[in-house]
Amino acid sequence: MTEIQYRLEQVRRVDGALPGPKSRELAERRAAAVASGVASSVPAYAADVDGGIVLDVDGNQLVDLGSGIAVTTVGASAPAVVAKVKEAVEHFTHTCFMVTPYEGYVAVAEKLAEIAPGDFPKKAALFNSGSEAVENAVKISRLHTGRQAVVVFDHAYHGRTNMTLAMTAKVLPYKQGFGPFAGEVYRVPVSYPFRDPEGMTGAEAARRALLQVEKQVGAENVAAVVIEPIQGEGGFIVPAEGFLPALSEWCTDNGAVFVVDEVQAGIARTGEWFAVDHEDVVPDLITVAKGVAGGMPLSGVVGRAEIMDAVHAGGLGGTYGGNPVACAAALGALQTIEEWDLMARARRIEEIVREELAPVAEETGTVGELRGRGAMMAVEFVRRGGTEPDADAARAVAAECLAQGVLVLTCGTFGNIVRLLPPLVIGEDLLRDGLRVLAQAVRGAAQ
Ligand code: PLZ
Repeated sequence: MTEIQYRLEQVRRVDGALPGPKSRELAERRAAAVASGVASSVPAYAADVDGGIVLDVDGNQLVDLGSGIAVTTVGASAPAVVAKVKEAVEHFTHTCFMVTPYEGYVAVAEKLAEIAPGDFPKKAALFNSGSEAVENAVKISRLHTGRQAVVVFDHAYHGRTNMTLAMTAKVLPYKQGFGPFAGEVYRVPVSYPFRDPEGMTGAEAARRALLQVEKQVGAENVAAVVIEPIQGEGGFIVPAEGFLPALSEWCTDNGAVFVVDEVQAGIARTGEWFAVDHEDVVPDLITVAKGVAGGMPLSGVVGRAEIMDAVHAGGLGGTYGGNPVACAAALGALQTIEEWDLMARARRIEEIVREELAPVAEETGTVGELRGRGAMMAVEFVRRGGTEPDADAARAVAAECLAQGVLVLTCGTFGNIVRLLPPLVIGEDLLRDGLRVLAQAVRGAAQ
């Protein structure tokens, strides 16, 4: 594997209590100036981020097992991203692609079409956020089919705009009080092997969902079935094998667009370009964001050319969509993934996570399941011996990790999951160090 050179020393270090004095000072200014609806999981303020280390303003070095929610896949200051952004920004920061187009946008669209599965003509459109990509996938699907209904799943997360909030499942913190939400969104059960009836296959779970669609929505009304191939905020839920292929087939048979939301799982995170690649599923449309641009805000919809082209000229767009600096960053990030063989690193990260955490799961009995793919792994906490979700355990583990200088995030409909999303450039020693802290925290919480 490529030997990666880091700017920051790749070691964990916490001096005294977190947050330190400078972070506490910033927290005071923040309390007076920043709306309290915007929350942060870590009380320390970032000063510099490189490889697997977040250096805070007080000089603490945290092990980054979050990547800013699955964004900095190539690191938060990858050399190719930095170089391409610098070069781009020296020439122009913006023209608006809808006014004066530029090559970077075209090159990103070409690259997305190249890496997305399917050997048919593909096209892409670029936006700013994951939510915006999902909304546009719905718009495109509606025009292509002339239908309105959008099918989504339990535990889904698709964003915070009005349309995508309707598609997102969890009420708190996302939806509470923000309605009314967009209509024509229908929710059906997903495949959640740990919580489904024992032995339920992917095909059976798909039949359960699709029967509900047929009886409650009507197949002929469905514009799109939208699903995360591994649900992210909902709990890193990996559906049973066969679930995604069955949905895809149903969409083909019923003239609906199969949209896979790869915003969190896509772009090398799971050890393939896309999480659907693990089951050779070929979506009609894929949404991407997060990891695609090395931390710059960029998102896109990529898929079958004839579906993408269903929209009249001028029907898609936005002032900043496919911003030239963000496109330059994307070209740098995608190049880094290939040159540094980061997909192999993602697969190696899964091996290391399983090696370090499987014994502690076994030993404590409070881990219902250790699951995931590549560098998208999670620990689901339950009351010992059963399946009852234990959110307190997840919270306690995350807090203890943080106190020791390891940044982990929680997730899940029941809040009982600790998720691991390290940058793929994290070194093995640092990763193992972080995981051992986590393992110790799991033991502590189990007592
Ligand atoms: N689709 C699958 O994971 C964003 C949300 C964090 P945006 N997930 C992190 C939060 O609390 O806001 C996400 C996702 C999937 C869509 C989105 C939305 O992407 O870039 O946050 O709009």
